[in-house]
Amino acid sequence: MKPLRRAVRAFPVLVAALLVAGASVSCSSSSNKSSSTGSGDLDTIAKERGLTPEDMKHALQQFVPPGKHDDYVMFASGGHAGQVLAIGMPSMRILKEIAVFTPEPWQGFGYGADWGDKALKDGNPAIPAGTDLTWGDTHHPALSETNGDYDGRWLYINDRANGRVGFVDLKDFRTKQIVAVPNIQTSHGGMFITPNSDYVHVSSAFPEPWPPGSYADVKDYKEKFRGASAWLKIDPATGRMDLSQSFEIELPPYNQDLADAGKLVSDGWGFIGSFNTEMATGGNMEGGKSLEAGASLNNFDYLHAINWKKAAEVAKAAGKTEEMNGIKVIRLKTAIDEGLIYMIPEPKSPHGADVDPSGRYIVVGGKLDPHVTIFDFNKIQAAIGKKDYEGTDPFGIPILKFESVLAAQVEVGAGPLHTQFDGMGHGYTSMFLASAVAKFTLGDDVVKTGEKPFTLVDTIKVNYNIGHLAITEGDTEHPEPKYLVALNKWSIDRFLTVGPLHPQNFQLIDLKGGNGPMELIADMPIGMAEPHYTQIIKADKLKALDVYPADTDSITMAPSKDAIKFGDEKVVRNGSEVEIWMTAQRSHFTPDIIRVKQGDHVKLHITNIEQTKDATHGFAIADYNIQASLEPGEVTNFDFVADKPGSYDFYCTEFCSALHLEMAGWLLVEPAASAVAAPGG
Ligand code: K7E
Ligand code: CUA
Repeated sequence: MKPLRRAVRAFPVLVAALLVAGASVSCSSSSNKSSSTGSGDLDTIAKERGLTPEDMKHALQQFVPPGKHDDYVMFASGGHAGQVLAIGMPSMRILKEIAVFTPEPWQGFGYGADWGDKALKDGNPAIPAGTDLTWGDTHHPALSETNGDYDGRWLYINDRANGRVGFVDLKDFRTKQIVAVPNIQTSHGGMFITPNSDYVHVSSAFPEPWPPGSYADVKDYKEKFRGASAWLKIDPATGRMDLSQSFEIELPPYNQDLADAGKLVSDGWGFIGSFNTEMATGGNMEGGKSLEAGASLNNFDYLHAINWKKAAEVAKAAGKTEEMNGIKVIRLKTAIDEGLIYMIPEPKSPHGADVDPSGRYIVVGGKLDPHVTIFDFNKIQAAIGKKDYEGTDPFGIPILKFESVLAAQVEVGAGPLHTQFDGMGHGYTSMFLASAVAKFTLGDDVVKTGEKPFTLVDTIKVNYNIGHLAITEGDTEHPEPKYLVALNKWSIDRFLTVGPLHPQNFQLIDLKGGNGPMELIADMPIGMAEPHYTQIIKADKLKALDVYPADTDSITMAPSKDAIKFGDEKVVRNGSEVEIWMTAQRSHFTPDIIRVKQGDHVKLHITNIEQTKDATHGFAIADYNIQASLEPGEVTNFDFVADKPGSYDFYCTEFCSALHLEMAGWLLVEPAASAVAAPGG
């Protein structure tokens, strides 16, 4: 991927040269032929590089000079690479790949250091037992919020493949916790956070047999399979999810899909789209239809409206829940009786379900319908109040009447999926089939530009086949009408060919403050799996550490009991257990020889005693699959059995100083008496 990234970066470098030349970027080709300075130089450069004035303008819109910082940070899921990318905007420079579900050696995540190993191990599901997962499919990031706005503290992301949720502490951009959500085998788009970070929500993608972990044939789908909506309580001090304070609501065996939290007027509610209310199960070689066909028969599926504030009360009440696999579950009948769940018909294979910044409108994209369907929360409330139902679904859940809760439908184009908002009263919908983004107005109570309500106002082509889209501060009560990123599934011809597996393409679109037409200004190849969704936060809201305070244990973010000062390093042997307190600083480890016997249990604590920013060391042991990143101020713990006899080099994996190559040592594992072998024998 390096040549590609370089090609993308070369462009801004050109513009830097333009700015240094002090020229305006009017760049008309007829002007200034006589002068060797000013716009003449720009013309020459543009000509040599084949750039149009439009290209040069776009470069300026995106350019962040060397040494200057970006205005926003985009957190993009890394798809089935299992990671999250932090990307500066508008430059689109990758700042960090954050390891979440997949071991990642640069950060030392999952290669022997305790913090990552613990998160990965604790994240293994209890059912089925014995699962040891080493990958995930990150889909939908959710940034923590205070009063409906991103607060820059924490990030949560779901694992599509294995129904888990990862927690990233934005103090150090490390994954601190992975929760295998009980009773949820797979999760898709049901990820959101409530406006004050009370709960992070995730729902199941495909239902599984209940009780979870049991076997059932899909022939018994309707009777035996169930979905779940999980409300994972967030500890307000640490950001960690606490299953003991969490609850789930049993759902019918539909495919629960994208979801969003209510806000302001709809605060306390959550909305989950669904498809396959047909309850098709595939079986195309058993005389049935494939799922694709079977799940697309109905004209309407159901948007689930869930009163989570009330559900949280019900979950606390005695006798209203069942404990299932370590979490309280509100069974579906109780949820219906208590008025926690309602269904709203949503047309034609719905996908996105997005709540606008005012909380009043819920916008649904129907993959097989050229309209976005916009529901009005006020009407939903009124209909529930009057019990104005068209009936119930096969499980007894009341269904509201489509017409009585509809605000409007706006025809946008082919294949509408997801919608974001600019805070000026516009929605922006991605259209997979049309490869375009449509901009339309919401109700006149929120339109700030004097435009006609519920009207398509602009469309822009993207390249190609957009899935999600994200606007700066997009999922908050106060989106900023600055940039929109189109997350395109296909790139086809946009980049140099790197083999048949093509990168995905992020495209940066200038929103012009919500006024005027959208303008495409840059492409960015994503050379790592498929980023499904992103959230974009103002950079100054992030308050990450640039160095750990001395002796920090990154799991607790408190001083480590295993920290050691320079000069106090020690090795303590207790039977077959050897405990070592080591320091790291430029350019040596102390001690630099570790002597153990084959089979010894080794506990190693390394304190990086530096307090200089960026003075990171690494620690790797040959043939032991151990690699850690030792950040300045950090104490890193290892726990392993020296089961392989021999003399092993360990070394610092970060180029930390002029004598970095000398920052090394030996792990001497003396063979057990019975295991001494001749060389090569
Ligand atoms: Cu629409 Cu997985 Cu969010 Cu992709 S999902 S598009
Ligand atoms: Cu320490 Cu290289």
